[in-house]
Amino acid sequence: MSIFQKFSGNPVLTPEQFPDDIMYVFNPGAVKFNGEYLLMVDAATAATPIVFWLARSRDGVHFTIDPEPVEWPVPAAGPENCVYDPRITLIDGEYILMYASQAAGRGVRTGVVRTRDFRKFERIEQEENGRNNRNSVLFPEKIGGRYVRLDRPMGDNELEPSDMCISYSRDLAHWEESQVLMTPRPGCWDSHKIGGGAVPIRTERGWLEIYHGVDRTCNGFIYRLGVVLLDLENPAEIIARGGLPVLWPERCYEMQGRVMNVTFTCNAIPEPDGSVRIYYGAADSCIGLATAKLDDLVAACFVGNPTAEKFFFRRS
Ligand code: BMA
Repeated sequence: MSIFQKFSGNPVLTPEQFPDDIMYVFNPGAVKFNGEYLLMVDAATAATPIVFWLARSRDGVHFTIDPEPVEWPVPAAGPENCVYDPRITLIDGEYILMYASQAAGRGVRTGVVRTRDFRKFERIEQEENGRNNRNSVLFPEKIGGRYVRLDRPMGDNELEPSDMCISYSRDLAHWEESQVLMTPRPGCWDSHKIGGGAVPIRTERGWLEIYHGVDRTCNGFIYRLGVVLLDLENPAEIIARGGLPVLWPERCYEMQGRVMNVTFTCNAIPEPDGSVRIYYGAADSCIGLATAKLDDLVAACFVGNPTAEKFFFRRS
């Protein structure tokens, strides 16, 4: 059984709730903002690139959709033709958004935008290093005086295997000391590609990161979610990496759609009762809700992993 319990009314957000031409909604960034659950959703038509669209809810299940997509600031280098997979981090009183920024002839880069109110968005221009990079997730605290992010530099062919990296910055514009944090594990559910998922959650035992792993089958890729625990002082150090996924495609809405067999998250919201909720993209088509106990997620980092310090997983 999955560590995450899926909401019985899933999917919680579908394209039908959006204006007519939106055919797919998925992979939202999510935060609690002004007493509401706020989702920044990838919204796509059949013909046009993905845009961001906000959806808001008091109870986390019934959403009101903004009338228009987000007014997104244009980069100095010229317009993007596709933006997707926003990760929203609250740090030092403002929200920093990291997302995949695609432009014709420029490849894909991590775009960085700040906001305080989710109305006005201001771009933080990034130093150009000529490399594709996405799946960037900013930690919610500076560590050793620097911003820290998980990211995923990659080649031009997005079907190729790729590692999850960690990088540091003093100003959110120049990123340094990029190093490989984790590699795919042959023979496992994350055998082909891995990348950051949710904004890491501080726990007593370390930073809990919910990441995505891709497995290659004879009939295409499967995207699942797993967990890893990173050292609080030195997040480049892995304390324990779960051997098993914590959420995977198993229902029709997760297995059939724009892209088959995809569960993908850009968020995790810790709740006061010790649970964590995620809004996850399902088959790149709609959005599901799932909850787990934070303690169970931390425990799952030590399960099925021969290098784990201790095997103590027990469902309560
Ligand atoms: C990844 C990203 C995600 C997408 C996933 C499955 O590489 O592009 O936005 O959900 O592939 O298609």
